[in-house]
Amino acid sequence: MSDPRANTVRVVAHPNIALAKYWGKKPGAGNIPAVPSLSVTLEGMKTTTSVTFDEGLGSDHFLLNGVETIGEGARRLHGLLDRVRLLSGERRRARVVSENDFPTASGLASSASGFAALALAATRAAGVDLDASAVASIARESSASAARSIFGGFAELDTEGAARQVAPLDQINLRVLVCVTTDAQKSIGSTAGMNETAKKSPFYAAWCEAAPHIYAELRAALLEKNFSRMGACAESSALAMHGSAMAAGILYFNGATNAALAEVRKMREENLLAYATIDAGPHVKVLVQTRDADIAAQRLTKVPGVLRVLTTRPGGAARVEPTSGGGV
Ligand code: 2P0
Repeated sequence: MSDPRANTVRVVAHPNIALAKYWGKKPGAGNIPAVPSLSVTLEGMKTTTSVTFDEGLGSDHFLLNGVETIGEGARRLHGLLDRVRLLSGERRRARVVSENDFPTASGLASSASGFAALALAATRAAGVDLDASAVASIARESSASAARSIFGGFAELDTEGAARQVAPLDQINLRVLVCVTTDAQKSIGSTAGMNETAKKSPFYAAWCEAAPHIYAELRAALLEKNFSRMGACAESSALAMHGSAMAAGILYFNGATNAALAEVRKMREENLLAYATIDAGPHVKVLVQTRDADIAAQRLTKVPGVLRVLTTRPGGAARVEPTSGGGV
């Protein structure tokens, strides 16, 4: 029987790309990062998630990109809903329907937009109207990078687990060219990859030592609108993160990743300011200024192994769709 009190809340959230990377967790509970990170939320890719708490359901149901998700894949989703039930007093089970308009779990930050959307939709559907930092904290416990996707523009996540906006989306002239190098799912997830790095990499301590300095310089460059300094810091952060991971045997690069990185170097040699960043997958995200976006995208499209290039720009916060109410 359908539940007359059932109320669906629908949320749109965007992925974010870390410019200063999060890689590694503090020991203990709460999924607290070992290093501070700073990201840009991206328009042009999105997750749309609806949550309905319904008396008629015997368990939570998850339909992700049209596929019923069960078992281990659903464990983190249940965990988030359980935390929302605990804080709201909501007792009903939920139906969750979520769609990405970009490849899932391939290093394109689908967990960031996915858990940001779920945290906002679930809290609102359970009738609790938390502020953005409280919603971010709920998202962080499931996936740390998701805390940053609650905010629009440039956001940071600190080593206490708190996330906040650092600057609005028009802070700096920026386009992010997402070079997609495979449509396959990644072989090793971020959580496993960073835990292996912490356990086995001789360079993990060096990463944890360097990351806060790179983050601080990048943050200063962003606030003073210095594109080349910000880009150089972003590339350093990605290479230091991957260097520490590689030394533990965690390799996310493929041939096209290296070829795209080489093309970015070549552009810089020719005075086209382009900087690369890479997440826990083989795609390369290239930071350029608006005036260079078309020419850089054309060049990257021709790199062997690059399947396509998406041009994205800084985007807005996670938001409840207008049919259901206002934003965060
Ligand atoms: C980041 N990544 O800062 C870094 C850079 C990937 C590379 O945050 O274990 O899915 O769920 O907290 O948030 C991806 O890791 O990891 C990520 P968990 P998450 O964006």
